[in-house]
Amino acid sequence: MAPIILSIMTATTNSIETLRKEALETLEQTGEAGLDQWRAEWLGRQDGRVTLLLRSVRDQPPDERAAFGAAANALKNDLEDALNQRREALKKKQLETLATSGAIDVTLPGRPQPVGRFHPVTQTLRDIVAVFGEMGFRVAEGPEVEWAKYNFDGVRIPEDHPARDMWDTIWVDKEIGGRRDMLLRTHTSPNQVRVMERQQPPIRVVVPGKCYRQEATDATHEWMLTQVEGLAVDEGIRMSDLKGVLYEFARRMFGQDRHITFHHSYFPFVEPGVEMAVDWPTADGGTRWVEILGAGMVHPEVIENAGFDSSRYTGFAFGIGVERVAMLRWGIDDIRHFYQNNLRFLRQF
Ligand code: YSA
Repeated sequence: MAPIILSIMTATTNSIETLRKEALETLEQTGEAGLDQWRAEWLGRQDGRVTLLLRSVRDQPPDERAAFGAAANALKNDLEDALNQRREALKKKQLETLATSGAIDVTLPGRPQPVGRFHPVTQTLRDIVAVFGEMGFRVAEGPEVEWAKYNFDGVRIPEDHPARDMWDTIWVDKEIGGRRDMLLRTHTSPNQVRVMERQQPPIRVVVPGKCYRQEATDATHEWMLTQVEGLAVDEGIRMSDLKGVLYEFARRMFGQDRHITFHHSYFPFVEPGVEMAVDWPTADGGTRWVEILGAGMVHPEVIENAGFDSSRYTGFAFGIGVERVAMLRWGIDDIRHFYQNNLRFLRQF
């Protein structure tokens, strides 16, 4: 038996060795551009020559199959290795040529990789949310495309109420029978209603997000702005709680030395309503006030509409303008810088 096996193996090895020789010789003469074609010819899944060889294992006489299969598999592996080595060698050679021909000066220092960072408004938004997080407020979210029912009616701004003019609206749907229902939210306050629909008191929540208004832009107004809504509803909440929370927010955001002021303001969904402003140094060495938020005690009707007993529960709410806070933090005198995609401006933060 022994001489017969030897003679089969020799025959198999001879034919496979001939193939190997041919494959390696052509590979040696193939440049980078031809490597894929060489691969297809020899190792291609459908009709590569080695693939066909492997497929022919089943046609070999039974006692030759094992040896033939092993040798064909070894050939396949060897050719794959040889191909990888050839690719590497060609790449290396190409780099060496570039380096020695002067196209690449390998003595130059490396180019710094640009490091990404958050937009200053996003940084400020995150910092605001973190401050309220430390004070026990959790974060909720609401939709930017909103129903008028939440944006206006739910916060006591019915149709034809003059307060709707305060938030000149970008409507999304067409007017039907003199009515429109879907809009880009003009403020984050609709989330007061959405939160109270889902949650029972005690409530302490902040809702960050983009808002949109049809408004002419100037140094302190953009048509797209970011707000953080705050809402606290519980037994015994008073105006002094609102002031305490907002003072603490201002202290953490702007430091001890910054002055803040509250003055009365009107929002249909609060009673009483206030605005808070922070001092801003002017060019002549003085200061002026920049308003950063609206706030107030949640109107009893809003509490009742949510299904809570307003003789038991009271609450406060606020809506902070994030771009204004960012302006005050870094002394940016024009809100329009934020959204002009000027990298020289944005890289400073
Ligand atoms: C009031 C009372 C509450 O109980 C709760 C929330 C509010 C705020 C109310 N929803 C509101 O939007 N009031 S506001 O129109 O005065 O805007 C609030 C803050 O957003 C402003 O103080 C300002 O900082 C910012 N803001 C408003 N319009 C802006 C703007 N920032 C940039 N561009 C605009 N066009």
